[in-house]
Amino acid sequence: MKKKIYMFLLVLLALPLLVSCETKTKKAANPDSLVPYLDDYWVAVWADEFNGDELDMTKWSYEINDSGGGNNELQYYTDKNAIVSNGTLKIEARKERHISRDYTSSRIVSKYKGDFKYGRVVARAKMPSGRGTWPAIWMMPTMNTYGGWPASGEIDIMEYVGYRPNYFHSSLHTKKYNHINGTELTSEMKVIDAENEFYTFEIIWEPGLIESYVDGYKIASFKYTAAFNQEVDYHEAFPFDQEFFLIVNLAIGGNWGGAQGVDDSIFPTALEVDYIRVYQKDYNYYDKENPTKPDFVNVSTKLNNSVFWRESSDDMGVEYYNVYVDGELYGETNLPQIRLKGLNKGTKYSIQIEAIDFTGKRSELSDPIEHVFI
Ligand SMILES: [Ca+2]
Ligand SMILES: [Ca+2]
Repeated sequence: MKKKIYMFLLVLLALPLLVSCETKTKKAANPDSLVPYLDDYWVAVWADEFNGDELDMTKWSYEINDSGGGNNELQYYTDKNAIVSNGTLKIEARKERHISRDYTSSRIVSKYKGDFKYGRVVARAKMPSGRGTWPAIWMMPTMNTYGGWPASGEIDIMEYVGYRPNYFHSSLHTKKYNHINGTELTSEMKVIDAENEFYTFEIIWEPGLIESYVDGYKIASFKYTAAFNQEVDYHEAFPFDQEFFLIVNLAIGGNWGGAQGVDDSIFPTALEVDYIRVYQKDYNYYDKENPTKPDFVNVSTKLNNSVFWRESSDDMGVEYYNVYVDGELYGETNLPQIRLKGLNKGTKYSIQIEAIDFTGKRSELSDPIEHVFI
């Protein structure tokens, strides 16, 4: 009997809760960020302001090795060269023998502690000085969903080489676009005093688009356009639809940083980082509209059974597309291209596309196109 009364009470208590859920509330920001919101709808989900007196190991791990990024660098990465004090992180490169190398430095990663898919990353930093330094704030894929480097992508938010002072670089590397075949997507900006002043580095990363900023100036807009990449599956051109983690490091020497040698008189020298903040959109609170109907649906002439279309637009962004074959759901894809597999050769199929936003709102189905499976 008692049990029944309690059950009844629980039902009564639950009712107002269910009703109140109808009123949407803004997503709470991660309290670690000193700036909780950007443009209202970007909400801090992760941040390190580098307060305190040691590296926060709930957010970062050290990569300890003498191989670094595999670019013939000269440093030994230790867990001793990252110092947190007076509100900043200092990654200090030193001229000192350590096991197999003549220089030490540090490389920290947020892998498995801060992994993100889409969002806005803002970092503020001051560069080290001198020929041979090669600091970077960048991102790598948590899982190599599309294969080893560069197939699963690399996002260089900021790179800098000491022999060419005051030039900041931002780049993407993918299977189709990378520095090995000379096609990496890259942009640079010259500033006044990178080694004595702090600058902010930022990317805005959305499905099919990564924009890069220095001190609020857009220096690059890397956009996936299916029509221009018809010969490959979308992820070969733009694999940035998976989780990535942050990396902060100061390399010494290497293929790029050491292209003009290393000046041994510059040590110690440090990359100093004031903060790194990661934001994501508050979709549930701000999204109001359905995505537009996908149009310009086409079959590629350069890749068998590849269908692509013009991306839909949406007030807060399209998360993915559903693909229908003869009216049945065939599969989904994050960017506006899909390669059909496993259908019957020589058979004509009707294909339609539907866009879905991050809150599950759907577009109208595209007008059907016909394709004879090859
Ligand atoms: Ca700080
Ligand atoms: Ca929407």
